[in-house]
Amino acid sequence: MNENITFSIIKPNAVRTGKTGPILAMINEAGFEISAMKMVRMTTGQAESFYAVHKGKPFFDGLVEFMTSGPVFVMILRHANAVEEFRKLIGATDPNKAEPGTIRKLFAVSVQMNAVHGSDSDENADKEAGFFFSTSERF
Ligand code: IDP
Ligand code: MG
Repeated sequence: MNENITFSIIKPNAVRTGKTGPILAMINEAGFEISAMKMVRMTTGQAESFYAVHKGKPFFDGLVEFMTSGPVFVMILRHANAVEEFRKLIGATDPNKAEPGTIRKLFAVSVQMNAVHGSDSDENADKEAGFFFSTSERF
């Protein structure tokens, strides 16, 4: 049922510096439909479990601290081949390696503060969407 959704977060650095509008415009222009969206301040526990796969890595504690440092926008996006198409739109994790014109190339300030999250598989898109949204909150 969810083969065409991905899950995204506009990260604290981008929200804090007023990049939410420009990023949403790029998402819209690329043809993604917003299925659900809300502003939240993640708790430490939420950030730790959202990024549990990275627990133990040297950047984990800094990542959790960053992701809880201010409000974020979490959203479910719909598009054909959503996961792959969205990863193309956001670009590589490291903004220095991201293609020109990608969201991270334009709005990341470092590998950590790379402006947006995008799910890496259909399975994780479902899991991550379920982490923040109930079925009745999706359109
Ligand atoms: P992704 O967001 O492109 O899928 P992941 O490897 O899943 O990248 O890492 C999750 C997040 O952790 C990244 O988006 C970034 O914010 C942060 N991160 C990843 N690698 C590093 C690093 O080497 N230093 C600092 N932060 C990192
Ligand atoms: Mg990832």
